[in-house]
Amino acid sequence: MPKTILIGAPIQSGAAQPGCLMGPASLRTAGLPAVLAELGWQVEDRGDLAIGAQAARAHANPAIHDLAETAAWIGALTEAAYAAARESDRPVFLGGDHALAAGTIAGVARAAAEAGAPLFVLWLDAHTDLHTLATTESGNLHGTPVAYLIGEEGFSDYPPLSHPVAPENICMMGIRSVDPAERARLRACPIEVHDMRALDETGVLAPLRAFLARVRAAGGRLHVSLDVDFLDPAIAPAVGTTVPGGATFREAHLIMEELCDAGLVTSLDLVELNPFLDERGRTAKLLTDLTASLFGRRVLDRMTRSFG
Ligand code: HAR
Ligand code: MN
Ligand code: MN
Ligand code: MN
Repeated sequence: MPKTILIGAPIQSGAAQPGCLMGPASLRTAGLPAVLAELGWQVEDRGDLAIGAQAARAHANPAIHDLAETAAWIGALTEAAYAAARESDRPVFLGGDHALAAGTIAGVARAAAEAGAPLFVLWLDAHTDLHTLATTESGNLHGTPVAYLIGEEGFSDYPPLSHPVAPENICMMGIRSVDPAERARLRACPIEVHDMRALDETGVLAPLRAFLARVRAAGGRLHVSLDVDFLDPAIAPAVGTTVPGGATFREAHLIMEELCDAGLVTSLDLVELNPFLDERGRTAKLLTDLTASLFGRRVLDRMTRSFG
C-alpha cells in the first residue's frame, strides 16, 4: 500500500493578511485524511509543525515584514519535508502561505539528490513568486520562494540552500500576475512558463504531457505546488490574493487526473488557503477533491471499460 505523510504548516508570516494559519485545520475538516485513506493510501498525519518565538530581524529592504519568523518556518519545513520524503511515497504539505514552499521543496530536493534523482517542480499559481529579498516591493515573502529555490543571490537571511532546483526543471502554469522585477528575472532564466493566455490557446493537457515526458525521461521526481489562486476566484474564493481569469474546475481536475495517471508525483503543497475568506468551506472542499483526483479518484475505471 502506498504511503502518504500529512504535515500541517500553519505559516502566515509570508502573506499580507492573516488567516492562512487556519489552512491545515480547514483541510482536515474537509476530510482530506479520510479521503486519501479511502483511495487506498496509508495515511500518517503528523499534525502541525510549530516554530518558537523569533526575535524580530530588520532588512535593508524596509518593505519586508516577518523575516525572522518566515526564515524559521523555512528551516523547520526543510527538515520535516526531507524526513517525510524519505519515509513516504508522497508527502502532502498543508499550508499555510506559499513561503512554505521554500522549505518543502528544499527538503524534498535534498532527498531526491540523495536518491540520485533530479527534482522537477510543477508550479500552479497566478504568480511566479520570483522576487528576491531585494526586489519585493510588497515585502510579502510568499512572493519569494522560487527565486530562493533556484539559488538566486540575496537570500542570506533564509537558511542556506543545500540543493537548488535547476530552473529548467520548473514548469509554471496559470500565471497572470507578474511584477516588473519578476518579468526581468524570467527573461534571464529557463523556467518553463505557461501563462493563462498560453493555456487558453493550447489547453492544459499538451504542455503538461510534454513536461511529464521530460520528467520521465530524466528519471526525475516531481513536486507539485498548488496555490489556491491558480484557480479562478469564482470557484476558489478563500485566498488573499485573488486574480481573475484563473483555471476552471475541469482544467484543474484534468491536471490532477493526468498527474495521477503519469505516476511521477512524489510530493505536494496545498498553499494559500485562507479559511477566513472561504464560503461554507467550498475552497477547502475543492482542494480536497483535487487532491483526491491526484491520489486516484476517478469516475470510471478507464482500463477495463470499452465500447463498441
Ligand atoms: N508579486 C506580488 C508580490 O510579490 C504578489 C505575490 C503573491 N504571492 C502569492 N503567492 N500569493 O503566489 O507581492
Ligand atoms: Mn504562490
Ligand atoms: Mn499566487
Ligand atoms: Mn510576485
